[in-house]
Amino acid sequence: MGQMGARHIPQARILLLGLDGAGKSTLLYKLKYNEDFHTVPTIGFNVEMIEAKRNRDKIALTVWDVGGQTKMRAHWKNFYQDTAGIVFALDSSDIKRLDEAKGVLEQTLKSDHLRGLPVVILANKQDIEGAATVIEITEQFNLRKSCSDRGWFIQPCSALTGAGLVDGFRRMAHLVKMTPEDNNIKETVKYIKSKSVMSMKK
Ligand SMILES: Nc1nc2c(ncn2[C@@H]2O[C@H](COP(=O)(O)OP(=O)(O)OP(=O)(O)O)[C@@H](O)[C@H]2O)c(=O)[nH]1
Ligand SMILES: [Mg+2]
Repeated sequence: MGQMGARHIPQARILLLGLDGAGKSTLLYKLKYNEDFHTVPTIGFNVEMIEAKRNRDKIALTVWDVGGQTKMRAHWKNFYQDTAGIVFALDSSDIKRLDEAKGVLEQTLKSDHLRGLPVVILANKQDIEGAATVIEITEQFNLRKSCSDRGWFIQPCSALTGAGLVDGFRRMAHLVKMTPEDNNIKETVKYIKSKSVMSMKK
């Protein structure tokens, strides 16, 4: 991961969703700037571009962090178009709200626009004692069943320490389907040209 240079690399649009207070904005800034930001509840959205490894290649993930408060959730659907994957953040330490988070995740994944798209669940706030584990969340959320129609992964992490964040987004980079349009047009043209030169040489 790192800051984007001017290089042209394939890009994918990722939606970062989850209940208010799950730690979405904190983890995004930690990932992007490796800094601890004092966040306020997001009214609207933040967007950051991060790099992630996909096998040997790099891809750019444009991460849209949309506010998770109830009144903000009504606007999530406005961000669905062209999304390649969903990262759903949980406050694993807030045991009382896990069922609410489960309901919101299920409801979100029902959308036609998000059908079949990969989901990475970030079991955030693992630094807090008593936080639900990945095994517990997998069971409680019945993830094997509710995500059976898509690629999915659950990643423990802490936006406070940064542990697990790079791994979570690397997983997403592996799960997203890249279409030719995601690649920079110049790169595509260069590739086609080199192919046709090669075939002319034959
Ligand atoms: N201990 C701990 N606290 C965290 C962690 N991640 C976030 N927090 C805290 O949780 C609170 C909410 O974090 P935000 O990043 O603002 O949450 P959000 O998901 O963006 O919330 P909305 O913008 O309302 O949707 C802040 O006080 C963060 O400092 C974590 O991994 N560990
Ligand atoms: Mg936020």
